[in-house]
Amino acid sequence: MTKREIADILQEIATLLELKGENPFKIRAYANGARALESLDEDLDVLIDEARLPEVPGLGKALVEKIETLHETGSLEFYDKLKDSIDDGLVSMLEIPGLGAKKIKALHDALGVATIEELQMACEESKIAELKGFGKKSEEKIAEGIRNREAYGKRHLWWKAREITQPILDGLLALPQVEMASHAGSFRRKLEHVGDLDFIVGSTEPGPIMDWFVAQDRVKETTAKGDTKASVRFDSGLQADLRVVPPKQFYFALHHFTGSKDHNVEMRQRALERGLSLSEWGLKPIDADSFEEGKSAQSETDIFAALELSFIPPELREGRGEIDVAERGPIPDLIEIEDVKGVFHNHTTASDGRSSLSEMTGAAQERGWEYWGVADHSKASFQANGLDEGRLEAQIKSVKELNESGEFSTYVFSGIECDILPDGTLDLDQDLLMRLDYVVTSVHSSFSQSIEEMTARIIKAIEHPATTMLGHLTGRLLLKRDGYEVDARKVVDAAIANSVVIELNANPYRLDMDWRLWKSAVEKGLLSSINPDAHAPEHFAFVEAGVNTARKGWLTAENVINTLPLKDVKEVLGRKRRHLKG
Ligand code: DGT
Ligand code: CA
Ligand code: CA
Ligand code: ZN
Repeated sequence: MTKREIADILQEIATLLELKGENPFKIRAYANGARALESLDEDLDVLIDEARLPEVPGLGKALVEKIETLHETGSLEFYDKLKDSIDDGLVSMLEIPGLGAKKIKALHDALGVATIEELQMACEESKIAELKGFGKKSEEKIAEGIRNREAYGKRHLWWKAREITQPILDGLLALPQVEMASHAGSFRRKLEHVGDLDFIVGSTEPGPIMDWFVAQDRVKETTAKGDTKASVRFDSGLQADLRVVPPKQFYFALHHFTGSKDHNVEMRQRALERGLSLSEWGLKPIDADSFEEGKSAQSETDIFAALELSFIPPELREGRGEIDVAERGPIPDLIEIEDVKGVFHNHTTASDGRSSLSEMTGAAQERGWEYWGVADHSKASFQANGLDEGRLEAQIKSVKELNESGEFSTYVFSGIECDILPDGTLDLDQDLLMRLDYVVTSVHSSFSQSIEEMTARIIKAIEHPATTMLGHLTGRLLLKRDGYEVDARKVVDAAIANSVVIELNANPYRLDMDWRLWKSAVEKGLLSSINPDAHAPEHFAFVEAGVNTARKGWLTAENVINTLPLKDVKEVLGRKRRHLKG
């Protein structure tokens, strides 16, 4: 087992012990152990080989033994027994936003609730409102959390669905009977989360294709199988639909099943206005009896052209005005991943990241980026080991030295992800913030403020002279928790007025600011920055999810600051600071 996997298990043990109401010192020992392991710079193999694990601060004797066992065997009896000793119902309550182990234990002790259903009942009977330490507000929050969990359970993050989509597509394309194949549906439209996957295949011999599809190793259950249509379910609960159509219908079916429904309705309407009927089978004159008389299509472009439209990329097919734009001329060139020249908003081991400044720089260089920026947390985010003034000073120095060393061709910008305190002031001294290359300001606390308070709080931070960009606008975690309430339109206007960038946080769980808000915002003059919010080198890959969302928001490279080459980025970042000093 890797360092990371072991740390996750130690953290889970801490949570399970808390669910049981065990001794707080014991709980803390496991939580600290998980942290110590995560922030370990050295290789775990080496430490264990040289018997130096006991020297790591934060690891007691009992923990060292458990880590060694996990590392060697991949399992731990103590952990298995612990899991068995706790009701599954209590463990699943941990998925409810806002409910930690301590509260679950308290609810279990006071009310005897052991399943989510019983907890829901207790909410309905207002039993939680009367409990000491809970009250009406927390009862409402728990009830809402349960409702969200149900609604969210039905969808799957695009980023996770992607892991399964590509191998299926590759598998289909490798079959000799398959002439053409594509994914479709919301996955192809790059929606942040998908209900199910859709695959379209063009072939004259569907039988073997259907057989292969339902016989895949990863299929847990076949929910439907006909001559040309099948549906399967995978372990994660995600389902996939396959449709095999004759090759000459392929592009019509692909367009139809890519959707969205709203886009299809408008396309069909447009066809009708021209005396045509558009469907998954083809495009034909309304009064013709047979599809043989329909138009053929060698690509989706042909279908759009037949309706006097330029090609509309799948990401934009949401029935939000794309057809009007395509009628007037070509769709703007949307941003592509190759346009990204570097990234801001990333963390290192100085706060809650998993890799050092130089490891992250090496990873940025491997991606061919001209620059990347470090933006660790500030001190108010103590749970993330945020930097105080002294540690930030030291980091500024390390960044300077790294840049001057010439060790990497990728340039490092010195920044911070500075907490926006509940009153809208920033967590660090203005003079120090002004010395950084850039400042990302973010909300990490007091999420329950009213929409008025939250909006005023964020706008105050935007008006701060040191602020370069605003981090994750709403703080949402997709399929996990809603964001805090904030008036996005007012925030966007304030950002434009103060030359502040709003980030498109590319973490697949965030994708915040939402794609639905970008088009009108950039039309008014807002600049975006696609930020992976990386806590490890592999998180740089999140930029792909950010670019998807940017494309759904109609962003071109010109709208995104981190498509600029190094020289121009330095100019833009410096401009605001010089202007204010001068
Ligand atoms: P999802 O799976 O909920 O994330 O969303 P989609 O868009 O993938 O929806 P899905 O899988 O139900 O169907 C795929 C596409 O097929 C959908 O985007 C448009 C088309 N489609 C399905 N049902 C209808 C319908 O009743 N009317 C129209 N116009 N199109 C439909
Ligand atoms: Ca779908
Ligand atoms: Ca479907
Ligand atoms: Zn943050």
